[in-house]
Amino acid sequence: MPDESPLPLPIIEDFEDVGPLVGILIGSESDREAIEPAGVELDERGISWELRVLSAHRDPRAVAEYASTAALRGTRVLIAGAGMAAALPGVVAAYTDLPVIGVPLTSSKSVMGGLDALLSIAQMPPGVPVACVSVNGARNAAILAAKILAQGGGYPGTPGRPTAEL
Ligand code: RP5
Repeated sequence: MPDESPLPLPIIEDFEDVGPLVGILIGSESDREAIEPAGVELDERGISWELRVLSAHRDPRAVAEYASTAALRGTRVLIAGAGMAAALPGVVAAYTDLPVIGVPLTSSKSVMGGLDALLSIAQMPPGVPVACVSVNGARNAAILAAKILAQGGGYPGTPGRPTAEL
């Protein structure tokens, strides 16, 4: 039996910054205004978050990298908002075991006010779940993220719950 030493963990050492509890992704700069209520809600609850603009269609490698490393940075929930053929939440879910909350967004090019994005996010195939809130339901996505974080230890600032150590 060869002497196999444990694998090093260079990936973790590569991350200089600890991630926030919630990562918010949007598919385009044009989605920024629609997703803003999520950040407002998380701020009011004292939950750390970050926003990245990454398109599943235009920049799939960056989406894969972000999603596949989010848990290593300490992030616990991902919110992904996109419009039109809204692949972003599903692609993110394909690259992580973290819970993913999809937010269908309307855009100037939407079909039926965002029905295209709603179906794209809600109709995930079996085995790759994405939670789907209402069209433009960014605030609800944040509230759902807070409820998820409140399970199994809570998050910093939650009354009656221990402070989570990252
Ligand atoms: C989606 O296409 C984005 O999420 C956005 O809602 C929509 C339109 O994007 P832009 O053409 O405005 O960048 O990928």
